[in-house]
Amino acid sequence: MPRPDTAPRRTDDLRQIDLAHHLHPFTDHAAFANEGGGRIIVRGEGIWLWDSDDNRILDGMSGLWCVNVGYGRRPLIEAAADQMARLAYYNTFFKTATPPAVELARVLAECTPPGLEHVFFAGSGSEAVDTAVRLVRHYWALKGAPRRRVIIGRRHGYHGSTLAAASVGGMAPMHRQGDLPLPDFTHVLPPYAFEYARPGEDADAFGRRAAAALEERILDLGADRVAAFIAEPIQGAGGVLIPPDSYWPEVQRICARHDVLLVADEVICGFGRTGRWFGADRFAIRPDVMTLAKGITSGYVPMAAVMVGERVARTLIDDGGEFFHGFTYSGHPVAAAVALANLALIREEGLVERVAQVTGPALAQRLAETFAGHPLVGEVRSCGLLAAIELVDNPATRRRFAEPGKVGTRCRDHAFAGGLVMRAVRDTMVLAPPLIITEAEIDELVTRARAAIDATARDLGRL
Ligand code: PXG
Repeated sequence: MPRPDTAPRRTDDLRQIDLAHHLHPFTDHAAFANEGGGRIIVRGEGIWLWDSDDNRILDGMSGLWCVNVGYGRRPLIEAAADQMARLAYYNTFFKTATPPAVELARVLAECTPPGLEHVFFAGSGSEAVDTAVRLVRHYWALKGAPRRRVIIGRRHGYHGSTLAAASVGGMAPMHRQGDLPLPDFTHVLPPYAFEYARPGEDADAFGRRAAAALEERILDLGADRVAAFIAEPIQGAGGVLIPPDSYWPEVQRICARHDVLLVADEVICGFGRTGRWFGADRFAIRPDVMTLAKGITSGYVPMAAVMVGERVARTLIDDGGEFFHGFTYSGHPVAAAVALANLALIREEGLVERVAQVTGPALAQRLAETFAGHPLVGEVRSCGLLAAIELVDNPATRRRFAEPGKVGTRCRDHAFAGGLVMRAVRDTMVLAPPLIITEAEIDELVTRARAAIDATARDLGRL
């Protein structure tokens, strides 16, 4: 067995080894190799990253929507080191627990919306979503309604890459590989007004129409076959789709009317991203189950959790017997210790309030004034520190480009070259910077985003 070589390597060596041995997520490897490989990121501090050639890059995506408190934060680093030294691992199976896992369960019950008092730990958002699927089906079986198996998700929804999570998600390219979705998963219209609102249909009317699509699907299937509706408060990876205010209250009523459980996937929206602790707080949603990951540890170590509301928890606890489900790393003590330090830091620094009162409004204002009338921009929208800029062929008519995704990718590459991580979802540019970003850094972020979009417009001969 060769020893791993940890001596510093040059960028080109790292790229070559990466291409030779490393299969990346969501990557066309042949195209990746043709481009000569990727960037090697070596260091982070605050909202900034450095690559192996010492370029400084503003991370407008918080890693992958997760580094809420920014990079290099001592309290998280020390919590991990202390817990590793004391007890690096123990499980939560077989009637055991560890102090950080117990304490984190209490803190999560306290900071999530009222009524969500129990937590099941997992290692990733995908595992959390799979757990939610198994849990809601188990619940209905215990209630004597085993036919209630169907899970309704939405088009453009992203809930992870395991079989069940990819089935809940509404991503057609994922479904085309590996015979997905699994049986008993179905998808409805998302509240994406820019894409789906009819000419002249106002946002609230469209929001009600999108909610009505859920009710129609429930009625088509028969409510006695539907276990749950699983949805992100704001769809993140689908392109930061912010629902009109009319949407969630209507969805809540529909789920109640048909006794369909409501699962809020808060993997992106949770922990301050929208200017409230959870997207459910922002939209006044009362979910039966809530999935959490990413911002729970600010991405410093993997961790996820499923908050279980009273209704499902009572049945599970009182009538469920053994729930045959769990992961080696459920409630990992190091991850739990980091989560506790992370949540304490979010509180101490008032980050959620800052997003609501200072940085969220500043980002919205800077985006609006910067892109008003831009020849490539059809819409900017944001909620807290989640934002999207729609690039279109014709802003007046919202006409898309002939080849979806090409312009977005080009723009993303310009951004990266200009020292900004901004993601492209097809031709929608999305931003989700760390919650510690300052107003001056927001100016810098929007300036760099503008430079990338201007460069893209010049490539297309529009500027
Ligand atoms: N739910 C939601 C709402 C997510 O955004 C998951 C579940 C799955 O989490 P894990 O930890 O299993 O990856 C996610 C993940 C992107 C991107 O490119 C988004 C995610 C993951 C990777 C890439 O926007 N979201």
